[in-house]
Amino acid sequence: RNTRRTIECRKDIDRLDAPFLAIYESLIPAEEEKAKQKQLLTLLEKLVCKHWPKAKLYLYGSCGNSFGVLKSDIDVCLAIDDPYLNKVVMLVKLAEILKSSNLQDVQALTRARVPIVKLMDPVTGISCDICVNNVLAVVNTKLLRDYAEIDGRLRQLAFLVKHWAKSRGVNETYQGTLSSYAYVLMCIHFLQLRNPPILPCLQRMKATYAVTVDNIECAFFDEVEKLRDFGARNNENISKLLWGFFHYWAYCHDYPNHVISVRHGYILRKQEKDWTRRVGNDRHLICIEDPFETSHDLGRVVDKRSIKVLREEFERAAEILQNDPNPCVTLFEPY
Ligand code: 3AT
Ligand code: MG
Repeated sequence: RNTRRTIECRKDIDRLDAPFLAIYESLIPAEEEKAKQKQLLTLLEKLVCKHWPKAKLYLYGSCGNSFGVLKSDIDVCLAIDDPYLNKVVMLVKLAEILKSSNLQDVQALTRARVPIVKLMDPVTGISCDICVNNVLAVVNTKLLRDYAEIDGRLRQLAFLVKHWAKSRGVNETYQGTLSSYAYVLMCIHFLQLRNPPILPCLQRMKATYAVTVDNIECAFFDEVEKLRDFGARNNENISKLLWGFFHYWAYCHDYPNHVISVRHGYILRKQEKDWTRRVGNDRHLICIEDPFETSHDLGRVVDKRSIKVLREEFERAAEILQNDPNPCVTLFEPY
């Protein structure tokens, strides 16, 4: 199946640039939406601080990493410095507090991999997930946001890839396909590997930002304003990059042997990570290394059935970008 096909890009690829950019623009959230998110965060801060005066709330995920499309839900992390704290007890208490306010559908999901409280704010119409002390997510959110500031093409590519994944039903971790976070890492890695590169590898540069979270040292170069012309020698535009992205995942990625690693900025072999065999539920059928929790494969959710679905979708997308007369429509057709 792994055909490793390298084909030349269609001749009229540049013609697709304007329509793909128009789709990208249409996905950017309005300032108004951001104001609503802030409003909800302020309300939550007020409620939470009444009970835990030392608690801090952080936005993470797409509303904090600049990859949030229109109508994204918000992800909030409640950080509190207390070694005796029991997350589950705290979430149950939090749900209780929130239930006594105007918020709706408040629910504590204490058995999830990342336990959360879910809620909906009827005033702004925004849904929200709150987790406790998931500081690594706040740090990986910053890493993604910093990458986005280096070259505008990352945000364009990631928005279109996320939009494609949502339209095609392959952005559902509980059904064995990939999270948005995984797709953004795939986009970053792809741009690190362009020739000339469009993105650097921030974790291999001199660290200007460093924190230790859950015994994991997170360090990287974060003075990204100094890197604004990093990708200037590469003039590939969004349609060519989108074509290249799907071409890579359809025909070039070596699924049995390779691991993509944003932390290194190059491809690793599965042997180096000892990800060659199934351990428990980790099958490693598509390997995407988390930049900080390096033993964590974001492809772990993918199983024998869903890898087939994913690869067929990558092939469909590559085929459409190569041959379809109207790829800007066909690519995003609902499945
Ligand atoms: P949507 O716009 O909501 O689809 P998102 O960027 O909010 O995209 P997710 O909902 O997939 O992305 O995840 C929210 C954040 O949670 C992103 C990342 O900071 C963190 N996160 C998600 N999955 C993982 C993971 N497996 N390991 C570590 N952090 C993760
Ligand atoms: Mg989210």
